[in-house]
Amino acid sequence: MNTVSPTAAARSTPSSPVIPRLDQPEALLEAMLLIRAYELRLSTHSAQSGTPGTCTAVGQEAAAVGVVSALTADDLILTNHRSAGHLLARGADPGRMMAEVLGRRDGYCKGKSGSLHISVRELGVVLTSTIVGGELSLATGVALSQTMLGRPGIVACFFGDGAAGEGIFHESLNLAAVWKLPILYVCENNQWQAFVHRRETMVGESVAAWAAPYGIASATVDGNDVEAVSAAARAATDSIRDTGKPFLLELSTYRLRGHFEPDDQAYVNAAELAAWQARDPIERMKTRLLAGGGFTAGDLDGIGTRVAARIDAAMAFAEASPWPDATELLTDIYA
Ligand SMILES: Cc1ncc(C[n+]2csc(CCOP(=O)(O)OP(=O)(O)O)c2C)c(N)n1
Repeated sequence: MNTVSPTAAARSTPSSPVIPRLDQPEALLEAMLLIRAYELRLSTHSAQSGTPGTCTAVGQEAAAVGVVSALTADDLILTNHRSAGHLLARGADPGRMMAEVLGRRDGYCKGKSGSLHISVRELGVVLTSTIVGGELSLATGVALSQTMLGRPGIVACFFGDGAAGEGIFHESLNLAAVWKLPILYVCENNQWQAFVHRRETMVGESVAAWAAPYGIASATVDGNDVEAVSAAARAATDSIRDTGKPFLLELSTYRLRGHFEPDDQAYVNAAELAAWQARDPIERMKTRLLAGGGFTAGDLDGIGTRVAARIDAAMAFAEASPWPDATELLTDIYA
């Protein structure tokens, strides 16, 4: 007789986080599929439960996976409100992430952070900033501390094109250049700044160009091509490790869903959205693998099935996780 209750089985799902090796095309695709499935499942949950949901980065998976694939275990990550992809690519457990978003005790921050403040110390994910641009200023301090303590890891700082329009972007780049800080600035230029198109707020087309006045090297890459992002991120991290100086990588991509959940995207130009849907990073990678990577449709189905099972287990784990006890309300709040 099976003596394990479904609830207990669901709660035993997560294992210790392991930083995955994202050095094979199959691993890159699987990581992107995991992120996509995770975000869509949470969006559905949000719609069905009537609770406001998180900010997804559907369509931006190649940016997250490509950059994280270039990081080593010593490296640190600071991220923003659209962080799920960065965490999952780094090896965060989807069940514990979902538990966090649902406010449950088994979440990475015991249900106190939700998606907007989540951190995972054991994976080097220092923080998520919901203050747009906050991650830029805090990366300066984290990288300075790495340098002063003689630690080898570089600091990857993810931010949006909207954050790049803030003064703190320029203040941070200036100090990072003066102090020669090992920061990989990753601008995920997804064309949107909440409900405002970047065309309405940006002079020119390039955030990367704003690095030059500070003497910071930069590159712009197709952010919907995971292998191109991975190669560019490896070149950028090599440059930081060789020179000790910061680097700005701009990833041109698109936010296919709304700013947050739910969002009817009534403000989005339909033709522009369709053009970017046709450049979906996951479909592009699948096509590439089928065309020349030695993969069959059956292989890809197998990856999809594996991912779907992980997400089912993750949601079951999160929903089975208990609510935090009221006595914990004021613990772990201040360092
Ligand atoms: C300092 C600050 N201003 C405004 C907001 C509200 N807000 C949240 S996300 C967002 C858009 C940010 O755009 P971008 O940096 O391009 O990131 P994206 O949402 O496109 O990923 C805004 C204005 C905030 N959280 N913090």
